[in-house]
Amino acid sequence: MDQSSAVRDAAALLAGARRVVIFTGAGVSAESGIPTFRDALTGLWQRFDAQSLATPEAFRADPALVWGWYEWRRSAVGRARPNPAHVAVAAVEALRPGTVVITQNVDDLHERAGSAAPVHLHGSLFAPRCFDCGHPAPLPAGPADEPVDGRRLDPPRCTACAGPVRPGVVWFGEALPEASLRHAADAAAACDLMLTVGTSGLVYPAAEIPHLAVRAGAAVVQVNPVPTPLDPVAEVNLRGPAAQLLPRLLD
Ligand code: BV8
Ligand code: ZN
Repeated sequence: MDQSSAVRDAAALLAGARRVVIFTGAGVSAESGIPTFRDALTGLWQRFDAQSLATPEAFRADPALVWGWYEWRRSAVGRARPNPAHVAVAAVEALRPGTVVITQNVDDLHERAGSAAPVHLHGSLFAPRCFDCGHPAPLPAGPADEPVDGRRLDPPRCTACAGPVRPGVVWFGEALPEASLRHAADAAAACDLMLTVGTSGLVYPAAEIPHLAVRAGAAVVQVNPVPTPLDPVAEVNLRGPAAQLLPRLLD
């Protein structure tokens, strides 16, 4: 569906903005072939619900099942490339110094597209640590061992206490990193334009971030192929894939 007038409106908002925040969800990595959170449940894990697998309880109950899932996802990220949406985000940062990128994603595609320091509200696949004592752990050597159609992988052991190593992501029921959440909230409250890209806006407290921007009087531009709870607060809704629509804001 042609979005030309909506794209023109969004491009004009971007051209006139002084303080830009870009808030992304799994949809920004979809065209890099990274399954969104729910789509990542295939093979061994398809019988699980993401919200039950992405928890400390699931890891405690079966560390190898959960570690295997994250290593499979990390191997998918390693094989993926940033797509034009990630590149457009980095281009906005270059054009608008002071732009803050906030992501719910645990992949490193924003960084690989040139984003300087995205705020990872839900942690990262690339910062494993000890489940028991929190001691940082090295990433397993070489590309993640891609369990073929998914299988259990015993997690490495912590060198400090021999506890099991966990992925450095925020699980359901876990608090978000305080400094990241505060940085994101402060940036949202101070911006005059927020681009929200590829998020279903369902997971809290991250989902609060665009609403903070609206309450601070910022304009919101949303990019998503389908309607989300953010539709009513977005000044412009670009209904389509980010890899196609985001670069057009910079034409
Ligand atoms: C906490 C890391 C408290 C792990 C993730 C009842 C009501 C309200 C809240 C709750 C509740 N019950 C429980 C809660 C709290 C819970 C929550 O919000 N649950 C929801 C489901 C109701 N939240 C938590 O537990 C949080 N912690 O509250 O702690 C606390 C406080 C103090 C002390 C102790 C405890 C922690 C939440 C973080 C969970 N971790 N990720 C991992 O990745 O494995 S969340 C994970 O799911 C993702 O990061 C993402 O944020 C979220 C959704 O995933 P997806 O659906 O894949 O992605 P997204 O939502 O972004 O949707 C994809 C979108 O892209 C879609 O809209 C699609 O249309 C669009 N799209 C597709 N293709 C494209 C596209 N867009 C553009 N272009 C395309 N090509
Ligand atoms: Zn330890």
